[in-house]
Amino acid sequence: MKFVFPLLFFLVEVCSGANGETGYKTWLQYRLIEDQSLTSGYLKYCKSIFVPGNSEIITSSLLELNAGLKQMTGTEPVVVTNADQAGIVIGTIDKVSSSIRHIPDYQIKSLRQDGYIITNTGRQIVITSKSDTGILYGTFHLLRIMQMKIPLSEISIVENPKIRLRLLNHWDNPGKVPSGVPSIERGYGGETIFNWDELPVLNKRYTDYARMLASTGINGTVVNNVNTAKNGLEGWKLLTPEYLPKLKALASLFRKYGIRLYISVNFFSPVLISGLKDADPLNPEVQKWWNNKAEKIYGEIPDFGGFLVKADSEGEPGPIKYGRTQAEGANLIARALEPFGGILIWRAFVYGNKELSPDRACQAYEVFKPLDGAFSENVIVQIKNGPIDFQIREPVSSLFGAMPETNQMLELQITQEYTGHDKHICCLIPEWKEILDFDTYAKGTNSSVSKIISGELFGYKYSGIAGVSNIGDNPNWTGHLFAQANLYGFGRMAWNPDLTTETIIREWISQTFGNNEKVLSVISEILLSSRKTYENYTSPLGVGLMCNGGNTGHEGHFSPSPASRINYHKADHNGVGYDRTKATGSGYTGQYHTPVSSMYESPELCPEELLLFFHHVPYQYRLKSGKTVIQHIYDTHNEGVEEVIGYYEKWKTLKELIDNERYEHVLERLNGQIGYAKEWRDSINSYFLKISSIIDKPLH
Ligand code: GCV
Repeated sequence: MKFVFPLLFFLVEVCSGANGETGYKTWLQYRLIEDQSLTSGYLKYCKSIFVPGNSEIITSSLLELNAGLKQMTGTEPVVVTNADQAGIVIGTIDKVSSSIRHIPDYQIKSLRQDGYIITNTGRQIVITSKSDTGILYGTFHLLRIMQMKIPLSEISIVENPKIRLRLLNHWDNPGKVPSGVPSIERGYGGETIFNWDELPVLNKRYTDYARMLASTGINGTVVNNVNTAKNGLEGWKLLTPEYLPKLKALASLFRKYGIRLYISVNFFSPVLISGLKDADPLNPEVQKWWNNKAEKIYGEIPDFGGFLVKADSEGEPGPIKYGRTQAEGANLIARALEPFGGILIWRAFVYGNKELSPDRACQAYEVFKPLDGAFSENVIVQIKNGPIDFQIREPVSSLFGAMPETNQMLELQITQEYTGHDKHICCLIPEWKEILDFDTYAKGTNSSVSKIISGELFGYKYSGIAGVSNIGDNPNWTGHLFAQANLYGFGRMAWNPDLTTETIIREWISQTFGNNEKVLSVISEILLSSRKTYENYTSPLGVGLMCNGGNTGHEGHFSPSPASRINYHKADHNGVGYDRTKATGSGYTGQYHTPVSSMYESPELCPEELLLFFHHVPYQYRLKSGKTVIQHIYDTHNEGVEEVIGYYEKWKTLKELIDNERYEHVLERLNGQIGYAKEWRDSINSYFLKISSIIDKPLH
């Protein structure tokens, strides 16, 4: 019984009442199932586990399975040493041959790295995979099914991750932060969970963090902000020797959950850390410096993921200073990581250079497209979903599909910088789904973003998806309980972009709040419509950036400030919108493949929700609804407020069905959201009334 001690320790931790219903347990609630017939169906299998194999990840799988089964069924399973005696068998294919005799060969052959099979052989539930990590993912899947109260009698699942790298990007600031600067840039879930003063001493929250990530399939995390030195930040220090034991401790813990550690680094590190005279990519001393650094890190953390770099952007230095290209800059660091299998993720968020087009939307493409093919094999260019900056609605960045010879990765923002912080319910999964499904036509039809970042379309060696984290030390991790749905949805969609939004949302609700049909339908309705609602009362028809300035405190990008954003929405007395056409505007439409470019070029063909992103139109321009643009702006802003009031009323109908603590938390947030929505409505509508001199004339 070698597992007895860790199991006991884990169970005491997971079961302790300390976390109540604050939301700390997220979707990993493992609530006792009250339906006796379901429980007895589960107990046919769940009383005993056979787990051949002995690795840290297998131990994590067993700990999780044991805790989950015990809490859900009320019976603690025993670990048996003979496969024939077990109700559940978990093990890699080579170790469970007798139990997988009945699994068809084609299913086994279809398994890719970290994929898994869960099957009911008639007598046993078997979870098998080629890798230990696959076993862990399969274990979480089984527990998910049980939390959703799905019977196990017919279970037969084959799953493979569609996207290889599925990373969280923390914008957490290590070290001392200057006064007034939060410990997480754009973080609304509290302070950073990474306690660098205490590390290498670990705490329970790191384990729960890793469990939470692994349960959705996330397999890497960048633990510090891409801004590493701006305004006195100290993130660059993670590369100093003092931090290596701390990184090692985190990496060792994350490894148990199949998660690789990555860090953001400063391009000027050789100068900042060792006083080299420059950081020029063509200086052999600089190359040597990065080589040594990589060797030291991999000496301690052999499975270290690699580095993320924000260069030549918003004060973070880069190769431009030395007259070198982004590719020369990236390749310098990539060469150092390459012998160890490390990856260099280089962000495409580069803008503001005077030689580029005055339209910010055009700039990333102008810088990166000409460099296609110039990046090393272990570089991935990480591109934000849209050409501006995580707005509630933007077209997909024109860079996707524009670099067939360069590994690409999609960057999404889970934290709600522009989408209501922790104050508004704004479920971003529908937006991400649209982005992933968007057809770039890079190789004719069927060239979706998800096929690009899965590597399928261009045969990339590395590719993936990153989400800017919304995690903090708030008891519920994300500030607003409903923001957990975005974190969960990011992981699930990264694992399988073909999942529907409805499926993911239902999974989250059912695991988080239980399976009551009314609870499921009310929360689904709120979450599914919340993105459109937020869009309605904030920013019309893709115009974007109607918010206040970007100070990184908790006020930045939160409130309406249309008058300060004329550069983006271009409203004047006659009309509104940014002309980005080739014919008369900035030419951004020309960066897309045909027929996407011609669709955006024409106001008639352009999807209406993006009309003002691509076109400057008169206020009296008629939309397909028959309404003028100005009337549409007024109406949607009014409707948005009504919708939030509707959420508040709907939520109240769940009072008896949700525990008090979480019920009150959401109620209080919704009450606040009504006020903020009104503020947005009044600000935007009065701005447009003033500038257009056209009064609001609703039809009814
Ligand atoms: C991490 C925007 C945000 C910044 C962020 C930057 C980036 O400008 O406002 O807080 O910095 O994007 O993605 O690098």
